[in-house]
Amino acid sequence: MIRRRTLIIGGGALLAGCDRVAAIPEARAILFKGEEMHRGLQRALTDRNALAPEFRADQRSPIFRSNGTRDPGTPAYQALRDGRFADWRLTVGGLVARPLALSLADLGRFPQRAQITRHDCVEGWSAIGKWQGPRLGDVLRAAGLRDAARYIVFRCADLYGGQPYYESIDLVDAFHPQTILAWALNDRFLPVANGAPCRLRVERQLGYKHAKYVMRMEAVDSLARIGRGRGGYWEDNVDYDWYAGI
Ligand SMILES: Nc1nc2c(c(=O)[nH]1)N[C@H]1C(S)=C(S)[C@@H](COP(=O)(O)O)O[C@H]1N2
Ligand SMILES: [Mo]
Repeated sequence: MIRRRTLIIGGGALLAGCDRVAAIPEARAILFKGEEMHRGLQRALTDRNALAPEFRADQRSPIFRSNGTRDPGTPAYQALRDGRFADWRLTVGGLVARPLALSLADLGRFPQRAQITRHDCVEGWSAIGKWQGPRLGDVLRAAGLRDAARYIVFRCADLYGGQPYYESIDLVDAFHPQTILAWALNDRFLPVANGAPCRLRVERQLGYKHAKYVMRMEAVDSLARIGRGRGGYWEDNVDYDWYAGI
């Protein structure tokens, strides 16, 4: 039985209990009608563990274009780049039992995943490339997430329009099997334009979520105190959705 209280739709606010409503086929049929479908509800109803399509090697784009920052260009980044990133460390902190500082070699010691996927930018272009790196989930398991952790925040080396680039994802995406910390594109170390030495691949979401030049990851219980509180550079500075599912 669906009680009326749980089915007030179209008035803007959706209610707690989406999960329960979503489990009822009749409710799904009603809720999926038209554009009043709320994004949060869409998220609740989508199979968040489904895999993004993967492609054959010959389907790769001849050139994987870049977008946003193409070179962080700061003195700190330039120094790391001059040293071929030997001194680069990815720090993992926040709500973890064991804070980590991982070198590129350390990333290479985790089991590696390679995947040929399509990158979709909100601006309307896409490109297919092969990415390789450890699963984010394995790295987080090494750090030991505390119970209160809900989101992973990615701090990047670049400023874009003078503001630090950062992004965040929830733990469903963080532990998705195709979510990796990529250090290789098309069997080579990442070019600077594509995020060297390490960038996030979160294949079920749009391009702006795929943080390049990742320097630090933080496990947090809330996004409220990160940046301006909306969970990412574009979310804070324009009005992009925090969840950018494709
Ligand atoms: N640090 C950082 N990450 C970033 C960006 C950026 O400007 N800085 N741009 C985002 C956007 S909008 C896209 S489409 C992709 C582009 O990745 P690519 O340069 O490898 O094509 O990176 C995303 N990650
Ligand atoms: Mo993008």
